[in-house]
Order: sequence, then C-alpha cells, then structure tokens
Amino acid sequence: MFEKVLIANRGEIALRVLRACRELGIRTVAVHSTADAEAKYVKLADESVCIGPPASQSSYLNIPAIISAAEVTDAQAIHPGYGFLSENADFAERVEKSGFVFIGPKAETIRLMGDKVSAKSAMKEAGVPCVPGSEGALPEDPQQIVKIAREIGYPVIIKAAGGGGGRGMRVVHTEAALLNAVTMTRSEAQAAFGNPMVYMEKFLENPRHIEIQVLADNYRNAVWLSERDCSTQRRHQKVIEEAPAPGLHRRTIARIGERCAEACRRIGYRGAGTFEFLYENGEFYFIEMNTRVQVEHPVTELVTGIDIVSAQIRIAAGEKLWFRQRDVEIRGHAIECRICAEDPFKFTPSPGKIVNWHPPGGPGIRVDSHVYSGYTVPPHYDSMIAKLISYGETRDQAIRRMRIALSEMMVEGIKTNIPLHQDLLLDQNFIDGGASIHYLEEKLAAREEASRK
Ligand code: MV4
Repeated sequence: MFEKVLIANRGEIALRVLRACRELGIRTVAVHSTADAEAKYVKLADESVCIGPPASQSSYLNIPAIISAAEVTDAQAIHPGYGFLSENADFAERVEKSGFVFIGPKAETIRLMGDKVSAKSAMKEAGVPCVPGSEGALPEDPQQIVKIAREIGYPVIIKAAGGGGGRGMRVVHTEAALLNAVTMTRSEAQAAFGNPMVYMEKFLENPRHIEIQVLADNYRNAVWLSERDCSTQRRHQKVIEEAPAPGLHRRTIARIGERCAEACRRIGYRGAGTFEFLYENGEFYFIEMNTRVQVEHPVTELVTGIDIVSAQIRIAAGEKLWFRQRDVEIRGHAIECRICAEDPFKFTPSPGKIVNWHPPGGPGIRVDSHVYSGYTVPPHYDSMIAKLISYGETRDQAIRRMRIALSEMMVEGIKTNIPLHQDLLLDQNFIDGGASIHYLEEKLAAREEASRK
C-alpha cells in the first residue's frame, strides 16, 4: 500500500479522500489555493502545500505546481477527486511520467472516453447498447448529413465529440434547420474544445438519467455496483440522486450492469467508473462514460456497503479485486441532496461566512461536508457545501429520514437550496419516483409562472 497520497482537490471530496487514506493507514498531503488555507481538509491533512492563488487555473488546475508538491512531499500517488484535473488525460500522463501513481484509469482510457465519438464506438463494439445515431463523426458533405438524419428520423441531436455533461449540443426538429445547426455546433465546439468534430443521435424526448457504477482492477476483473437515478437536475447540474432507481426491475438492471462490467474487462478499464445511460420505454442507451469518482458515489456506498474511494486507492496500489459480482448485494435505498450555497429560487451563488452550522444526524443520515461554523464559502469555486445522504430499508423510509434531516439542518449566514429540497421531498411526482430529466425544470417553470400571476 502507498505510504503517502497527495489529494489534488478541495472541498468535501478532499475530506472524503483524506478519510479513506486514514482508514488505509496512508499519510496525506493536501494542496490548496490561498482561498482555502483555512479549509478543514487542509488542517486535517498530515502535510499541506499552497499551490497558488484562488483562481482554479492557477491552483487546482496548475499541473506543474501539483506535481512539484508531490515531489517535495515525497508522495507516491495522486488522487484527483472529481472535476478539476480528474478527467484530464495529459495530467494523468504527466503524473505517471513523473514517477507517481495516478489514482484512476490509464491516460489512454481517459482520452478514449473524453472523446465522445471514440467512447461511443468503443462501447458499441464492447456490446453496450447506444443511442441510434451517426456511425462516428459526421462527414463534411451536407447531402450525407441530410441522409444520416433522415435515416435516424427527427428530432435529432448534434453533439460535440469534445463536449459532454451537456456542453456543445443542439436539438434539431426539421431538415430545414439541420445544416445550420451542424455548422453552429461545429464552430462552437472548435472554440470551446479545440475540436470541431460533431456526431448525431436520435433525440430522446423524455428519458431518465440512469448510471451504472463500476469498479475494475489491473487484471481485467470488473464488477458493477448497482445503478443511480440522477434525473432530478437543473441545467445539467444534478440536484438529487438515488440508488436503486425507482420502479426498475433488478433483472433489467442486471442485464445492463453485466454489459458494463464486460465492457470494462474488454477495454482493460481500471479503477472506479460510471456508465451514463438515458433510459426510455424500458430501454437503456449509453451516452457517456465518466472515468472518475462521482459526487453521488455515497448513495451506491450505502446500498452496497462498499467504500468506493478506498477501493480506488487499493486498486491503484495494485490490489486484485477482493470480492466478486455475486458478493455485491443491494440492500435498502439511499437518497442524496446536494446542498449548495445559492438562492433557493433564483439559483444565484451565495458565498460568504457560515455563522452557524448544525448538520443533522440520527439513524440512516450521512453528511459529507468540509464546512463548519465560522467557515467562509469562497466565491471562486463550485457552490456545493454539503451532501446530505439518507438511507432506509425502503425508499419511503429514506424519504422520511431525508425530510427530517432537512428540517434539522441549520446553515446560517448564507442562502442555501435547502428549501428547494424540502419542496422536492414533498412533491408527489418525486415521491412516486421515475420522473424524467425534464421534471425539475418543468416544475420550476410552473412555479415561476404561478408567482408572476
Ligand atoms: C441526449 C438527450 C436526448 N437524446 N441525447 C445532456 C448531458 C449529456 N450528458 C447528454 N445530454 C443529453 N443527451 C439524446 N440522444 C438529452 C440530454 C439531456 C440530459 C441528459 C442527462 C441528464 C440531463 C439532461 C438534460 C437535458 C438534456
């Protein structure tokens, strides 16, 4: 096992990785910007290194500064967390070339999945069902593009190969709008990602977002760890996630989970990963793969009893998977509410000092957070200040526990989206389970409409 790991991230995930390291007997190095000098994970780490000013570009995205920090502290491995450099193949490569272990997949795997066109072909080849669409990137020839769209059938969606997570996409309803949409998406993709390649898919009108968590070791062993339903989102930001997905049959999930695990074995995937699917009319359609630990990993940990972050570290250290698929049992239900420092109605960020912080507790409640009374939420980063996770034997129990926890939770000094969560946990459509990716935005639009009358 490693003796010392550098945590190349901030906030709750830095603390989460720190805790996993502690349990494994690993010493930790925190790196931080000047804005995070007072952060809890910095104080708790065995060592800390300031890597730059507040702007992410100069600190948490500053590759030379992070590698230097690993060198001066003599760390053996680097955990990238999520966001920042976690899916940057060049970073993974430079970490390894500098003699450190990158806690994640091989750089070439990150690169393969970062290009959504190559990710989709690799998955199709490995037997994972994909959204019907163009065979690879779209050609230049306008007539061919028109032909492809006719074959797929309208509406179609044009997506940038370099995009993902909702960036660089355009829905097209008619042939008249097609070529202009392709041209626009191409030039936006060139500007945003330095890659003008785009592809086309059938546009699914009302799907759910369901993802499969996988773990794979260096020796082509792979397991899938249940699914998460992440359909409750606004502007591609997830708000609530849960496991398992309400209303889906275990057999249906097992079939797709097995495909994902098999795909991991075929491509030699290593570490934790997530297969993102759109789910509509009983069918799964692969859209993207994330090669990092995800914000919502705790719901999977609670229903499987498997520590995903610890597993990432053990796998990176060369351990063979220590359990098999048949040992993975799903028990109970877990729900995660992302608590953000923002206006609960306007969604504008609300950074500042938390003068009073009382997290909830009790049976089946987990709070993953780096904040405390007196902590100042910096304005430079993501607004998430805590993840509130509830667990119950049933979904109903998890919901009831979440409502209680939300009512106990006290965050004074800044605005948070707790009222939004309280509203959602009482919303009949949420309670029924199985709402689509558009539900929250429709609900908010209706609320907006009602308030203007
Ligand atoms: C789609 C889609 C409908 N049809 N692809 C948005 C984020 C990116 N990961 C893929 N996205 C979508 N791709 C086809 N063929 C609808 C979305 C989509 C979406 C997907 C998941 C979660 C939230 C979403 C919100 C709007 C659109």
